Amino acid sequence: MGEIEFLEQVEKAAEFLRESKPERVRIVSHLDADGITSAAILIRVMNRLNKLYNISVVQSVTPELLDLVNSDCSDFVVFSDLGSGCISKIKEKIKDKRVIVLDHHVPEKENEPNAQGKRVMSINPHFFGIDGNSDISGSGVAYLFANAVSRKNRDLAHIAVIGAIGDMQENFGFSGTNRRILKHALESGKLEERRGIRLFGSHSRPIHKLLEYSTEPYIPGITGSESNAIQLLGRIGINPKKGTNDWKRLFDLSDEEARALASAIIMLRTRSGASNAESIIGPLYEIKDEKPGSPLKDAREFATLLNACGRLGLSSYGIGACLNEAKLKKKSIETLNSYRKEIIKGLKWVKKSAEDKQHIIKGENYMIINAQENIMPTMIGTIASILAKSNEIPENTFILSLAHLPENGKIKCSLRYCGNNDVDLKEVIDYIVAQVEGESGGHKNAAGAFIPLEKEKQFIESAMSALSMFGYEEKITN
Ligand SMILES: [Mn+2]
Repeated sequence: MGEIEFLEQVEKAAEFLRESKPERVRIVSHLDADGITSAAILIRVMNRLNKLYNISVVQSVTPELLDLVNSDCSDFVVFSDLGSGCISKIKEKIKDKRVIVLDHHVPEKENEPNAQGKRVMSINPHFFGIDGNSDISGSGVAYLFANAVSRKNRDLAHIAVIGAIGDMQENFGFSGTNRRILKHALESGKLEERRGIRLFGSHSRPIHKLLEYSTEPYIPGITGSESNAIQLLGRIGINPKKGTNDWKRLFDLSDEEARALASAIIMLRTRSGASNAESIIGPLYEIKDEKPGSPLKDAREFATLLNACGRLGLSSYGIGACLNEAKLKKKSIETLNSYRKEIIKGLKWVKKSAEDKQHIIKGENYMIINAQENIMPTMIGTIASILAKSNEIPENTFILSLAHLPENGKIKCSLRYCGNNDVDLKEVIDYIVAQVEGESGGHKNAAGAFIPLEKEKQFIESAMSALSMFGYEEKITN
């Protein structure tokens, strides 16, 4: 079993859609960048087939959602970037409709590549020995499906590349099936690849801000300091200003200046003993038709913008940006800006509340941020991630953040870890949630949970003892 068999299975899914001749299609996709790109690809496919469709972009597949899909006016359902974990529920709840699940998450049953003739068809790379964590994303599966429906859909490959980047599948290039999709995207002329300085935000931020905010890679002495960043530029002969009141961005530099900047960063990193000091240079993926300076130019920034749209409940703007619709593109950029403002607001609140024991509980190896209604629940995980990467938290600290979802009667919890120890956060959150009621999810490096609102106190107490215990275990095993 390998890629060829997987592609054959995708062809069968396209055939399944063709012979089903649906009148109205329901698309259900995931709320993150990979899910939004998947939805955009599928919408374009349905448009080109002249099919009517409805779309839902959701955080997870709930029984209520399945009831709704079962009773709506669609006669065909496509799940993308989700669904693999609940195929049996889908089969049980959606009774008379044909269904395709296009996903890359670990499926419920490891060895069930659905054969033709079934009502619910599941397309998942895991069935074919392809790693869905690194080698193909949900939007990648959606794209392969689109390509199987019609080769005209090859002009959508770049959207899948953005989705894969959103799911952190780009690591100085791509591997596995993602390389095939990248090739299509480059051939279509929609995407360009070039070598350059890999700093996040290279189009939307002035250079000195890029340097100041760069946490991956970390630039010793520069990250976190605007004035040091400006001084560094001065030392290598780069005037950070453009004209009188504008700042230069990376694309304003000449090749020679860019080389000087890269060497300066590599030198600082080498001096501080970074093992991969040169990793500042690498491939960049850019949308050809976007202008330099647009937050939609760089595929990594594009993915961030889609995440922002999803988290603020405005996925349709993100979908519109993927499909190059001018009005929605503009709205998606505004959404990215308000998302950034929301994050800054959240970080300020954490800083301000540092001594407020009602909200911030500090232990020897943990920090619990109980934001309640002060930070949006969709933002709490991002805030915890930013804190975990910042220099303000001591090494080897768990960061657990909580925010209320009053309308659902729940609390959203996110767990992150600051440090280099090998900690499985999914295991830790499972342990804590087992002490109260709730659902946990996520993976080794980022995990979370939903718990009932009334269990707040109990959950925090359970977390305090569990986190010190897990911290202690680490000390004795290291
Ligand atoms: Mn995904």
